[in-house]
Amino acid sequence: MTFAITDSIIQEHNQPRVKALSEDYEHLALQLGRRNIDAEALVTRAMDFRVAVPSWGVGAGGTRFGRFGFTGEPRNIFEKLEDCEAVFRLVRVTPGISLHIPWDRPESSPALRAFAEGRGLHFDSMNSNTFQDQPGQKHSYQFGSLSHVDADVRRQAIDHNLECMEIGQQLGARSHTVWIGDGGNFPGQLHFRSALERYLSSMREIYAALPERWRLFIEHKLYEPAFYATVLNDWGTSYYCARELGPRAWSLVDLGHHAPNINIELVVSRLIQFGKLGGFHFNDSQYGDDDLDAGSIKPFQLFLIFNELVDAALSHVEGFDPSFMLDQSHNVTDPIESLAASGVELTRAYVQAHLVDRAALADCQQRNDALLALQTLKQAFTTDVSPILAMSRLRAGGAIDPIAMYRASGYRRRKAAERPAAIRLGAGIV
Ligand code: AFD
Ligand code: MN
Ligand code: MN
Repeated sequence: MTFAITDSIIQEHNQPRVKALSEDYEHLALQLGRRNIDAEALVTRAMDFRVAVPSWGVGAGGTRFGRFGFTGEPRNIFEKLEDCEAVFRLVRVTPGISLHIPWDRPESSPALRAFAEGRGLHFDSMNSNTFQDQPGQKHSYQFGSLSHVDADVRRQAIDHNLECMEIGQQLGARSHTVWIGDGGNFPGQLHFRSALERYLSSMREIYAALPERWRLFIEHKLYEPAFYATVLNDWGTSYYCARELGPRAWSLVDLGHHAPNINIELVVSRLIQFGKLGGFHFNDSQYGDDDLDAGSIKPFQLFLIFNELVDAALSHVEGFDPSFMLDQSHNVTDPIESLAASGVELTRAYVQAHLVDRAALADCQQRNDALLALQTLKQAFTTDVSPILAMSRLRAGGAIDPIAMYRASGYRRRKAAERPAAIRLGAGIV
C-alpha cells in the first residue's frame, strides 16, 4: 500500500482548528451581511469551483539552464496521479487532470482511467506536443510542426494530435489543447501568411477528427521558442483561427503568454464578447512565460480577470463556459504545495469577484465616477475571504490549512522511501 492523505488524517489535523475557523467565519458572515452578501452562498460557490492540474506540474519543472529533481519526485504517470490526488484531497477543487502526450502517455488507457477514477480524479484536457522531437521520431520539428513547409512533417504532427484525441477518448477527456512552438528567429525565415495558412489547414484536419461533444482549444503565445516571429502569437490570431475552424474551436488564454504589461482582463473580455473564450492556463508571470504560481505576483490582475468572468456568468452570456486549468512550472517549491496553494488562490479570486457590488459599479460607470468605480472593485479585492475558503474546504472534506496539513503528514518523506530515485523524468517545461 502506498501512503495517501486519507480523510481521517485530514480530520485529525482539522479538529483543533475548527473552533477558531467557526469564529472567524461567523464574524466575516456578519460583516458581509451588512453589505447584503450571503456568506453561505459564497461557501457553496467556493465548493463548486473547479480547476484542473497539469500532469506535467507535479514533477520538478526546470528551465533551459537545468532541472533540479527532488527526492520523492513521481517517476511515472501513476505516481504523478498519486500527487494530483494529494492536491485534490487537500483543497478539493482540483479533481481534473490535464494530460500531456507523450510525456505522460499511458501504456494502458483503461488501467490509467481506472486508477484515476478510483481516486476521485478524471481527465480533463489532452495536450499534444509537437514542440520537441521524441526518440525514434521520423521527422524533426526543429523548423515547425503543424505549419512546417514540408507536408510530411505536418502529416506527422497532425497524426500525433489525432492520437492524443484517441487516447483522450479512452480516458474520458473532454477537450484537446494545441500549443505549437512554430515560428522563426530571423526576418525572412518565414512567409508569415503562408505559415498561418498551413497551420490552419492542419488544424482543420484536427478539428474534423474532434470527438463528439469535445472542444478544441487553441493556445497562443507571444514568443519562445521562436524569438522573432511566432505563428500563433496573440489572441487576435487565436480568435481568427478559432472562428475559421468552427463552433467547437475556442481560444485558450495562458496568463504568461502575452506581451509585458498587456491588459489581460481586457483580452479576456474581448474573447467573451466575441464568443470564443474557451479556457485558461493559470499561472503568474513577472517577465514572460515564467509559469510561476497563480496569484503570486499580480493578485489584483487575477482578481480583475475573475471579475470579467463572474460578470459574464452573472449576466448569462450565451455559450460562456470556460475551462480552468493550471499550467505552472515548479522549480523552488514542492509542486504539491504550489498546486494546492494555487487552487486556493484561484478560488479566492473567484469568490472575491462575487463580492463586487455590480449595481454600484454600473452606477459609477454611468456617472463617470472613476474613483468610486475603482473603490467598488477594491472593496471586493481587499476583503479577506480566507474563512469562506477554509469553511468550503472543511465542508468538502479538505484541509482547513492545506500547507500545514501537508507538511504534518510527512507525505514527501514517505514518497521518498516509496519511490527510490534514479529514473530521471523526461522533459522540463518549455
Ligand atoms: C509549454 C507551453 C504551453 C503549454 C505547455 C503544455 O508554454 O504553456 O500549455 O507547454 O503543452 O509549457
Ligand atoms: Mn500553457
Ligand atoms: Mn506556457
